[in-house]
Amino acid sequence: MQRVTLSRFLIEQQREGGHLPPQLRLLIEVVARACKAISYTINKGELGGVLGSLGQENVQGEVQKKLDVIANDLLLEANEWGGNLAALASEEMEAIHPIPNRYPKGEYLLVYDPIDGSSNIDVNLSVGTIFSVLKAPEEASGREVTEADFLQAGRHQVAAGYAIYGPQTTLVLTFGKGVFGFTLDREVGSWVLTQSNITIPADYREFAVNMSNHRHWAPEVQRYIQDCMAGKDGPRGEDFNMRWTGSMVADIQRILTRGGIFLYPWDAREPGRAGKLRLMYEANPLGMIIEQAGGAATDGTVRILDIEPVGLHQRVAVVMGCREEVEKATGYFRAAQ
Ligand code: AHM
Ligand code: MG
Repeated sequence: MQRVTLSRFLIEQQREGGHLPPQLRLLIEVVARACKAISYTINKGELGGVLGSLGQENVQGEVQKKLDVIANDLLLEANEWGGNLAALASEEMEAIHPIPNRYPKGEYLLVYDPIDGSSNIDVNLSVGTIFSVLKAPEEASGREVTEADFLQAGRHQVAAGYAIYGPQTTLVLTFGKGVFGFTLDREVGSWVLTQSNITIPADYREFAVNMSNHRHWAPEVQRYIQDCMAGKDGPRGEDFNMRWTGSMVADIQRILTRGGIFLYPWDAREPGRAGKLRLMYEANPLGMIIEQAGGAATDGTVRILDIEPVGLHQRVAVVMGCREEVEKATGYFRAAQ
């Protein structure tokens, strides 16, 4: 069978679908190329001197790993000069990064988490890069882009994707017309289409949640998980399995592949009932992918993609995955309201 590279796939989508403008295609190519560079850097590990912490905190108050900063810079440098973007925003940067005046500006905004699941880097487990593409508001074309221009609900994303640096390096993409997976052929150095129109299987009973936070959860979240754990003799009448990788991209990849549900609920330690995960960098792009694969993504009650952001680094509770299971879980939360 003929191999379809990412470049060919994108050009064919542009020709056939009419939903992939040339500037967006080029932008995706650049992001994918940067993910390749990140993958090679991660692979070097100790040999490349890229492991460990920097001894400084990011805007989220989290200790930055060397790779958080390296990956952030790789994405920044790759995208700055291409002419496709008006500005970028990253989980690792406090403020937005407008395209400098020395480069041409494009019509898109790129939002990314350079390394998701950073705590996995030093222990050689899967990490990933997540990205989301929005259109800059038309009225911003004659002026400098501001943070407010980024604060668009997730349903306005024109593309979303992630790369996973695991046993294989894979790239998952959506432009709002299905979900496609690519595998990096390291010898050739190109992404090759390996999955088309990914859909979440409905019949696998598996939940992903950090159980060590159990005592901090709302009673309805505790009840939902307890019922899953009660197995065949419990109210759900089925045995559930559990997985938690500490890397949301890897958990979402597993859900796309074999089904299940992912939860990072708000917990009593968080002021204002926010969760741990970030709306713009994690929940929105992964929510779009999950929905495009036939699943559902909510904060427990509200659809993630309908949340109007109030800040770039805003946190949100997340319940996403197989549609039927998300509906079961949100039923517990609704009943408690
Ligand atoms: P990060 O982007 O700073 O790595 O944080 C996000 C990660 C998610 O990938 C993962 O689901 C979660 O944090 C893990 O949290 P915990 O440490 O509670 O297991
Ligand atoms: Mg991160």
